[in-house]
Amino acid sequence: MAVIEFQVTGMTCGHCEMSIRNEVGQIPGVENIDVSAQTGKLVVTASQPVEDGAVLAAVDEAGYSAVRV
Ligand SMILES: [Cu+2]
Repeated sequence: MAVIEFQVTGMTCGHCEMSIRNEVGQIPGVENIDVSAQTGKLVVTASQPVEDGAVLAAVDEAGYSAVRV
């Protein structure tokens, strides 16, 4: 089980959280996503190792930017 944390900038509301969930949720192995527009915190739990770059690309695809914490 891999848990990786990111700080996302640009989210303002629940729709933003949902966009991130939709994109990050498509990454193979991702089992849980905790994301908060309020704190910008994104915690991804996966059943297999996930590349930081895959998550960063998914966040970018959703229209936001992130850095690994
Ligand atoms: Cu929003």
